[in-house]
Amino acid sequence: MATKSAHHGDNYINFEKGLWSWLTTVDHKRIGLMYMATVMFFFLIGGIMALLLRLELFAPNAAANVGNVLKNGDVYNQVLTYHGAIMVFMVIVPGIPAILGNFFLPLHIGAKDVAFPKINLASWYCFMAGAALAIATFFFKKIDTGWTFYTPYSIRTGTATVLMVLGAFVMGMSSVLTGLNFIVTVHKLRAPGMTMHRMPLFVWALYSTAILQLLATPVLAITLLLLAAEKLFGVGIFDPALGGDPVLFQHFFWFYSHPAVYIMIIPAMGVVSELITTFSKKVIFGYTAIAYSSLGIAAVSFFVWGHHMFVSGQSATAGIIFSFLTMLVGVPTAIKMFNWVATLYKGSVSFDSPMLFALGFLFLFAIGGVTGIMLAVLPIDVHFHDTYFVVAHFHYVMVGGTLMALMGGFYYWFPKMFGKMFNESIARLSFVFIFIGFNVTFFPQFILGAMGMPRRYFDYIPAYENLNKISTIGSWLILTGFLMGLWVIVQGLRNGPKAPLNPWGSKTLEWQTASPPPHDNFAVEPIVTAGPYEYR
Ligand code: HEM
Ligand SMILES: [Cu+2]
Repeated sequence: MATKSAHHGDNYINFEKGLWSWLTTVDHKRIGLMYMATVMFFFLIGGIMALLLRLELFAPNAAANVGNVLKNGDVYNQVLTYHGAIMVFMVIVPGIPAILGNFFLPLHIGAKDVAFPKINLASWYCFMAGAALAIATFFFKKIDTGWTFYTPYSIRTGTATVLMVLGAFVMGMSSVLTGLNFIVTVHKLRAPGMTMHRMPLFVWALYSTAILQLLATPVLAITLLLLAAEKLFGVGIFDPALGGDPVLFQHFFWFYSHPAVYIMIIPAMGVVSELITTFSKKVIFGYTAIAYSSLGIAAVSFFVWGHHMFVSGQSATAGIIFSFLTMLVGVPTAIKMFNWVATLYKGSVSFDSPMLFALGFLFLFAIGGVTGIMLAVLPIDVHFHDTYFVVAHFHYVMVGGTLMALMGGFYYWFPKMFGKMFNESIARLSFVFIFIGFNVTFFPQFILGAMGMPRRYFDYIPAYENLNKISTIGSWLILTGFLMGLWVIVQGLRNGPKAPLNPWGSKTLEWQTASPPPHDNFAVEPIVTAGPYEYR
């Protein structure tokens, strides 16, 4: 690294100048920001696609539809596939760990950087390379399999599945490397006095997530390689015509993708723990329970994948066992919920914009979680599977949960990351629009699902029209909210007043150093003598 120049600035942003210094940086903070820029870009693309899908569904009788922007079912299937794949693999999975985790994990534990800074940079390049492969398919034969790449269709369709799954494979590498880095960092680089039980809960959450990333992602990688091998060489693993078993693909896929949903939510839970304790001005209730329930969720999540396959023809015994095991996930989740609410109880709660997102998370994630438990009930899922009920469920957890926490965490740490404050009123307004818009968009989808509207179709019968109209209008409210959020960021970066060291009165270590932090994080290595949330 070019550390010899005498013109180093005093913080990580002006430490070195020029694009090249960013592209070759091994500073975890800069890498976090590079993820931020790319994830925001993919969110924009995935979001535009979502708006198009909703526009198409504005009215039935697609051909005569005022919103018939996608013209026919084929285009709809393609846009749906890219929307899902981009949002899952390029936004929600990397989101919190790669942006906020990279930036704050070392700061949280009083370290100078992650354990393997060069591998950290390499994982950003992996992410970019994988994303480039996946996006490249858009210019060849656009894929239309849905984000789950179910066989045998994904093998037989003439589209660029191989390129796409290679992209997902390479992005998976990035996720594995980040997980590895975080685990070693937590074990090896804690500052003096920073015992495991003094780590902020965000770090515990990242740690649990890292274990999942490390153990589950390789299964996806192998599955995708098998799929590519099947398609290229006709091996006969998944394709029944060649003697393979298409349901085997579903087992493999969900063995990764169920843990993956916890890769998406556990970091969000970590952010929410930080926000709730800070804005209640109270030591978090049940620190140990929250910390270990993250590990508990991670462990249970490996044994529930069959709940995605209740109607795949798996045996009734398997169905009953998976139904029962899935409900167990509710236990550690409820433990967290209980502790967050208990922290709020008699706290001096302030409703700053980050806290609004945290409270939004509690509300929306509760709905997402409870509807998950409903879907886990075998006889209910036979009816709800592949309806809009499922679509509503997972948007409540992924958007209502993960994205809310990402936004809240982002506003919370913005002053630390950039050394500037943002416009609080507009930030709150952005929350209001996102929160209301979200419910207007997705709550009707529960009802639509219960009425039997199947997912993944570009048209529907007139009986579903009104609720679909409401849903589409909701998507415009969400758009408005995110545009406001974008304005808050841009305006804050350009004209925001200088941020104080610790604007929210937080207790964790990152707030003890300068805003923005210096290149090496701390002027002197911190010595830790107490737990992370010592409020009196
Ligand atoms: C208490 C926790 C949860 C339970 C019990 C639960 C349960 C379920 C069940 C049973 C299904 C299958 C429904 C079907 O296809 O018929 C499902 C689907 C899904 N869940 Fe959850 N879930 C929970 C939390 C989450 C979280 C935290 C996320 C993500 C952040 C998530 C994301 C998804 C996704 C993406 C699907 C649909 C996959 C697809 O078919 O495309 N879930 N969930
Ligand atoms: Cu699942």
